[in-house]
Amino acid sequence: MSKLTTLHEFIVAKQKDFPFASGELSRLLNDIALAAKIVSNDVRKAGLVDHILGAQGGQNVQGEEQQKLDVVADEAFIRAFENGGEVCGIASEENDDFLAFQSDTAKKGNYVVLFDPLDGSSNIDVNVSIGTIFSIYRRISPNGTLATLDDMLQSGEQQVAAGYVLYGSSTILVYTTGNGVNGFTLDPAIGEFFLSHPEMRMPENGRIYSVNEGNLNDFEPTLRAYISYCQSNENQTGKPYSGRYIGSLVADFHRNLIKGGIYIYPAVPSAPQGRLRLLYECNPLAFIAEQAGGLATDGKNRILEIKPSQLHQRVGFYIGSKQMVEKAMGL
Ligand code: AHM
Ligand code: MG
Repeated sequence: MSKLTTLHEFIVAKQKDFPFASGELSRLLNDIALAAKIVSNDVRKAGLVDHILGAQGGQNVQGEEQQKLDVVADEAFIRAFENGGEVCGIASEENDDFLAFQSDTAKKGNYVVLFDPLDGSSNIDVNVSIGTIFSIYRRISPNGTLATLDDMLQSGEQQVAAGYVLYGSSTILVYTTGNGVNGFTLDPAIGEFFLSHPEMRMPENGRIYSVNEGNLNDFEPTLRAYISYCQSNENQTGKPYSGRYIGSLVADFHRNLIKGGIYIYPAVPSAPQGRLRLLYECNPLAFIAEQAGGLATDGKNRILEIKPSQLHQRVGFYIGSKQMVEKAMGL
C-alpha cells in the first residue's frame, strides 16, 4: 500500500518553499484546515438541522439575503484566524468592513486573510455544492499595530497563498503557495485531509463552458460570438462544447480545473461591474488558475494585476483553460 500523506505532513514538508519559512504560514494553513472541517461538518448537517437551514433574516453589505450557514462559516473562519495568532486582520464577503483583531498576539500576526466564507450560498437550500475561498497576504502595516485598509487592498500578485474548500460529494481543500497547486480530500470518519490531487494542472484547452446563459442577450458582441463558437461545430472538437453551470463558482471552477473548461461572468446590466468580488473570489481563484497553467482576466486585463480600490469591488471574470480564455477575449 502506498503511503498516505496528510495535509499537515504535506504543509510541514513544503515549509521550506514558503517565502517566509518561519512556520507561521504553515500554522495559518492548519488553522484554515481546522475551520474547513468545522464548516464541512455543519454543511453536512444542513438538511437535518432546521435551525441551520434557511435564511438568517439579515442582509449582507451587498443587499443579499444571508443564509444561516453563511454566518456559521464566517464565524468559524474568523474564530480560527483570531485565535491562531498569525493573522492581524481579515476581510470577508459577509462583513461590511474589514476587521482588525485587537489582541496583542493578533497585532503581532504578519498576515491578513480575505475570504468568502460560503460561496454559492443560494445553493445551500437545494443541496448543491458550495465552497469557501481564501486569499492570504503579508501585512504592509508595521507589525505590532492594528491591521489597516491598505493591508487588505493589495493587488492579487502580492498573494502568498490562496485556496478553496469545496463541500461537494466529498470535501476537498485545494491550495497554492506559489509553487503549484495541490488538493486534499477530507476523510470524514477520522477528520483528516489526505493528499488526493498532487500537482494539479489545468488542461490548456477544454470543451466545457460555464456561463449564466440567461444573461446572453446582454453580453457584448465578442463574448456572444465566443458562446456561438462553443455551441458550433466550428471549434477544435468539431462538435458543440458542453454547457455546465452549477452556479457555485468554486464547484464550476474545480470541475474546469480538472477537466479543462472556462467560466465566464462578465459585466451585465444587472451587475454593471461584474457579479464576482475581486478580493474574495477572483484573486484567489486567479492565483490558483495561473499556478495550474490556466488564465484569469476581467475580459481585458489580468486579474492579478488589478489594483483594488474597495473591499467589495466587483469585476468581470473570465477564468479557465488558457487557450479558451484567450479565445473568449477575442485574442
Ligand atoms: P455568492 O458569493 O453570493 O454566493 O455569489 C457568487 C455566485 C457564484 O458562486 C456563482 O457562480 C454566481 O454567483 C452565480 O450568479 P448567478 O446566479 O447570477 O448566475
Ligand atoms: Mg461568493
